[in-house]
Amino acid sequence: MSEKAQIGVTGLAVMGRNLARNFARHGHTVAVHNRSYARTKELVEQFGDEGTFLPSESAQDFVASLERPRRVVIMVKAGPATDAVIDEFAPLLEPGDMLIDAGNAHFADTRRREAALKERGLHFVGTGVSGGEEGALHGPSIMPGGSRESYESLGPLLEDISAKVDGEPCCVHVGPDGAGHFVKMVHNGIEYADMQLIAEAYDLLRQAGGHSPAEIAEIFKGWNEGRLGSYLIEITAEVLKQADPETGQPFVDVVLDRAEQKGTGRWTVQSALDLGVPISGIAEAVFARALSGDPVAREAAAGLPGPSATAGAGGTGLQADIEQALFASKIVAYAQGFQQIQAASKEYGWDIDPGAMAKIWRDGCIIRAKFLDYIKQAYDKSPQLPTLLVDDYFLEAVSGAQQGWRRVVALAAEQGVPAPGFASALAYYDGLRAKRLPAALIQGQRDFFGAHTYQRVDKPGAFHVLWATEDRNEVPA
Ligand code: NBP
Repeated sequence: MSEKAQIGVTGLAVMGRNLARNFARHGHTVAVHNRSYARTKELVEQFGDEGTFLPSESAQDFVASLERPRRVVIMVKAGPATDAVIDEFAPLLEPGDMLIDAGNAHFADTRRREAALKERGLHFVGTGVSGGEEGALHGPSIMPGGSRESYESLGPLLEDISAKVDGEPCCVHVGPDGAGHFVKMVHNGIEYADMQLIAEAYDLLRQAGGHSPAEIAEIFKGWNEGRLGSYLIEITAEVLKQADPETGQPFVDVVLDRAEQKGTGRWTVQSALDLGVPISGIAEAVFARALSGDPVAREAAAGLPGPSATAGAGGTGLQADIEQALFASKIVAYAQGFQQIQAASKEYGWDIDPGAMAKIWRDGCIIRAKFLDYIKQAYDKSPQLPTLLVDDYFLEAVSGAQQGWRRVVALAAEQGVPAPGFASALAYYDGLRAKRLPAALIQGQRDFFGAHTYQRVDKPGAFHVLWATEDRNEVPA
């Protein structure tokens, strides 16, 4: 009998090719297939010596080259292409086989696909993969959803190729159906928030601190050695120290200031709106990109009055204050993201372990950071933690950072430097800790114009004021 592959990858653009190579480099025989054969051929020609690849031109031959139960990783452009591939492969598979969508699908699509394929006895495993093309090759963070049964067969292979921290894989069964893609989506949302906060720190150091990009690169390099230590801080230093070879200018000064987005940040915010979870940090980051990408409005508003920042305005303590604002705001963004994961887990019955998510994000992915260890410890200690902000480590970190954080938000407002991430994180923090919120007034307004009723602080039940009458008596609703 000819050799069979343990796993197959269809879709051999940059991500699929690198995942296939990663499996092969770990000693697994990998079946490879792509819609157009050229990519398959190129993979085997260029990297065939890295392991054992079984290339196929047709979907039928590809499926026939896999051991049973079959494990087929789909790595194609998310959306209709994924449905096209499922439609092509599902009829060729048998009950118990697995279709693993490792692309960036929306979790609702994954839920729909999983339900449909389950009826045919197939496991559909929506799997988040983070780390870009380098991660796919050298060890990504992997977030598989789908059935527990499928993880028993597939998990060991995924764990094998994932990043490792102290020998532990950055891969865990997240939960059923769309849980894996949901968590990957929130991961990307947190990534948006983290990047926005770093950008605000840079902007304030430049405008109010008067530092050059090269000097700020050194500041970030220093921060990377401390509690902010993370991949994003590390690459920020690299980007800031880069000079444009053509003009000799700092690279950051020759790049058009319009941030792009592919959509996962927007999806995260849309889902948070549905779940009613205030992820203001991620939302501000998505909106800040949208604002940057609106040249017409920006040009029209360029002459609006307001202060221009003065270099040195922040005084000598500015750098330390910004470090505090960045750390505290980052904690808020992660706290919000984890709260969203917990809310979705409850809503969809996924039973996600938040500590395990922090654990598998410690390496291989874009938001890998030192402080994820503390998030893991916080949820391990108390899995139902209502917010990370009340965990001992984070409580102390935020209380310690508070004065600098407040000074930075005030300075940004005074100097006219936009810092929506820092400001909204602080407003969220103050909102959460407030003994009384002005929501009571909003309830009064709602009752006035719409008889929406309200509850009282001193007795149970719903009430309504007869606002249209002269004596405006309160009546039970
Ligand atoms: P792309 O997203 O650029 O997709 C290209 C692949 O999709 C090619 O193999 C192409 O086949 C195939 N494809 C298309 Br397009 N339409 C198809 C169809 N109707 N039927 C069959 N195959 C079809 O590739 P990528 O950048 O490697 O990303 C793959 C997935 O991984 C995406 O979902 C992406 O969001 C996700 N992801 C990417 C990154 C990253 O850093 N790039 C990170 C994490 C996740 P062809 O060769 O015949 O045109």
